[in-house]
Amino acid sequence: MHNELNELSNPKKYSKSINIKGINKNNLTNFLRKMLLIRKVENKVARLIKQKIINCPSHLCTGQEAISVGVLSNCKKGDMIYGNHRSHGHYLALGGNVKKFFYEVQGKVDGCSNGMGGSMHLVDRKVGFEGSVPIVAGTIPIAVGAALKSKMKKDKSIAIAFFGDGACEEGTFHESLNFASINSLPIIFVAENNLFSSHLDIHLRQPSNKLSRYATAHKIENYCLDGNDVTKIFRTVRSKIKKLRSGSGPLFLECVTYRHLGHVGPETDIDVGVNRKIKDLNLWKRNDPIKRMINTLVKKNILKSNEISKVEEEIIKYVESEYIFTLKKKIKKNKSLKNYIY
Ligand SMILES: Cc1ncc(C[n+]2csc(CCOP(=O)(O)OP(=O)(O)O)c2C)c(N)n1
Ligand SMILES: [Mg+2]
Repeated sequence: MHNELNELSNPKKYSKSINIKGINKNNLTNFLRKMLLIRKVENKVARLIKQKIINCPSHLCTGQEAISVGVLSNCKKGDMIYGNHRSHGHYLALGGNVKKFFYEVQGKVDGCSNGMGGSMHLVDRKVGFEGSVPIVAGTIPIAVGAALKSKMKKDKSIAIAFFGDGACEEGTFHESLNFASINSLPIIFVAENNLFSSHLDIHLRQPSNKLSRYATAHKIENYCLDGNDVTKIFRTVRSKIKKLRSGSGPLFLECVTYRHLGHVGPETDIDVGVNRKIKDLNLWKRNDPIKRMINTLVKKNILKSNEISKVEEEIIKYVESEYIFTLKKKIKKNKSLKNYIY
């Protein structure tokens, strides 16, 4: 296999600090808050799975939070965002309803998909999250359709599709890139390259580990980024989005990252039947996007350690109270639905 990612695939080569130049304190604090919200919600989900309170398959994005936050902090009302089986981060970074999330993963009728979908069927159209589905690559052509609508209506909205490295092995991915390119559609394809598809390392599946080569083949402007650097991702999208809204054609971002947990569920190093190398996992954990952000904010005197601890505590309390709320309310039984999990 060709290692075309070079440094980006080697966690030892990552810089610990991130570059915050040109981003104001308010934005930086918001990035941190959003990444912490995703992390704390997922920590709670992990505990609830272990307690058998959550029983749906849950693919946690712990370690990948910078991507959803960096990209989606550029969105406007009217933009249409599509996720996949690992979409807690996308939903929460957009401001998706946290109570409805907790209802959903418990299979309760007040959930965002009426408790029928679980973790892999999140939706909150009020904030532009048009939906996530577990069919790998399934939402990419839907996002392209949404971008076509934007172009025809000339309303300057854009579509964004999030997917993994495994999705790039599906036919619809290539058809979608081709169609978006030839029609100059306002869409951002965000490939979250965590180097694994379930238990298979990318080098066992593809001749190169660099996904953005597909965008080059389809003549789509593309960037291959450190996916654990929220400011880099934010800045890249910010610099392109105005032109994108005005019809410059699609953009493809490859964000290289690593998931801290197994493919599905709360265990650390276990994938579907295969253990990842604990040495690699530990190296990647040193590049935790949240730790890197916190270290930079403290080092550059943007926030003090005690202020960050306060933010963290506040978010933990918020997440807990949102979850507790979903326990208090009497559950409405929907009698028309058989096999309904309460
Ligand atoms: C069309 C299809 N094929 C196979 C699966 C089983 N499956 C679920 S998630 C997954 C791995 C996807 O990997 P990737 O796209 O890299 O996303 P990641 O899990 O790494 O975030 C697979 C093969 C599926 N859900 N849909
Ligand atoms: Mg993957």
